[in-house]
Amino acid sequence: MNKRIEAALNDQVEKESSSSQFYLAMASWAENNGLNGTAKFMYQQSDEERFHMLKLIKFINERGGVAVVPQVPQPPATFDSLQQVFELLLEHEIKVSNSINDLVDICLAERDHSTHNFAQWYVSEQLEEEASARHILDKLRLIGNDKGGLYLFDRDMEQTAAQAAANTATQKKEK
Ligand code: OFO
Repeated sequence: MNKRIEAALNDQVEKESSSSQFYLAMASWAENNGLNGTAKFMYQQSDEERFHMLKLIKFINERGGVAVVPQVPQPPATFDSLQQVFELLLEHEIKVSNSINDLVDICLAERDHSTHNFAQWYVSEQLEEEASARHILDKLRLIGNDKGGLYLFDRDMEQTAAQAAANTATQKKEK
């Protein structure tokens, strides 16, 4: 495998792994703050990011490269508010999207069409994840500090988590 591509893919393994840990920390915080729907959503997101990481590891190894299991930084244990959680999530997803764009640029520069094709799955995934984070943040900004609104928001997140789990199960079957 082309060394530059291998390094870029391994860099992405690290990003997906740290996303998974970050969302796990958010899930745990939500669970400890009575936000069980949000906790389910975040546990689900964390699993999804782990799946993204595994997909990269398998691709690298199948193409004759060596996947490196990364050490990831410890995520924060507490957050100021639910809104802050989703602001951080969106910020994080934007960074991940930028790194996927860098990967695509490297694929084009190295004329690696199969990795380019593989990376397109991540391009669409990032589009969806950024849109969903923006949508959730808009809702939270509307709700503000209204306790009843936050209760209903948390209940909605439970349904969103169930839907996301069904989508991930389909993606895994398709793999
Ligand atoms: Fe891996 O999908 Fe976002 O970060």
